[in-house]
Amino acid sequence: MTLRSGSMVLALVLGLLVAGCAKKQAEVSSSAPPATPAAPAAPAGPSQAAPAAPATPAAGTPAAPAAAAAAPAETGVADTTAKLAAAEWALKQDEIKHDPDGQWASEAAASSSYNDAQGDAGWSPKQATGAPDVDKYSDDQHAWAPKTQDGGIEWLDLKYLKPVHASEVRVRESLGSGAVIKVELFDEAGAAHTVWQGVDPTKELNYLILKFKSTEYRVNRVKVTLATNVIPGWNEIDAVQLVGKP
Ligand SMILES: [Ca+2]
Repeated sequence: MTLRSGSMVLALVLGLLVAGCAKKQAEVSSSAPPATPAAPAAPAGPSQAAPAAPATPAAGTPAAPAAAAAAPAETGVADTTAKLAAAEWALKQDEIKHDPDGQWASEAAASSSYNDAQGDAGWSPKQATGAPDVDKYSDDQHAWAPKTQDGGIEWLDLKYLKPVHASEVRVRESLGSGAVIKVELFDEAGAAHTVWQGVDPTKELNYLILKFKSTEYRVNRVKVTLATNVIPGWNEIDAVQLVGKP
């Protein structure tokens, strides 16, 4: 082998190596998005949870960022996946918080409250009014909690300033998620309409999102019923958004 052919072989080998690296990088960046599905909580399509009910339950937003870390062993991919999930989570939170058709409750009453909390006290029904203010899946006094952990049926009754033809309800669960069993809308005459009844798929800090055909009546009151014994431990609700047009 001559010196020249030797260096040509070397150049060829180097070329192949470089091409190999480039390929590998492309796989990392392009394979990252497909890995994300592990993170966003199933945008549960038509859920089988409540066949008879008109509403479609969904654990609405991408799962909290922490869930993304369960990704592949390669640190780079895991980092990227976690970042994508975190960004997606942040975008979804922002979108919901600023939804022009959404409104947060202005008043609330409940079947009971932790420590019999009233008024502005921690865990009182009022803690479920206004925009979300619990940022971590945890026991937090900025959410409503019933008096006992696993007592069974409890409810949260919320009022909204602007009556709307409702098309969606978003229940932000911040602890013991998954215990909601029913959501009712009240028309302006005060009659209740069950818009969803079933198994709540919500996990961690997330929204139970119920979408349905826009109501013919206008709604300014929503009642959320829980079976707290379904999910052992405390169940807390941070906020409830009513979505619809006047
Ligand atoms: Ca709250």
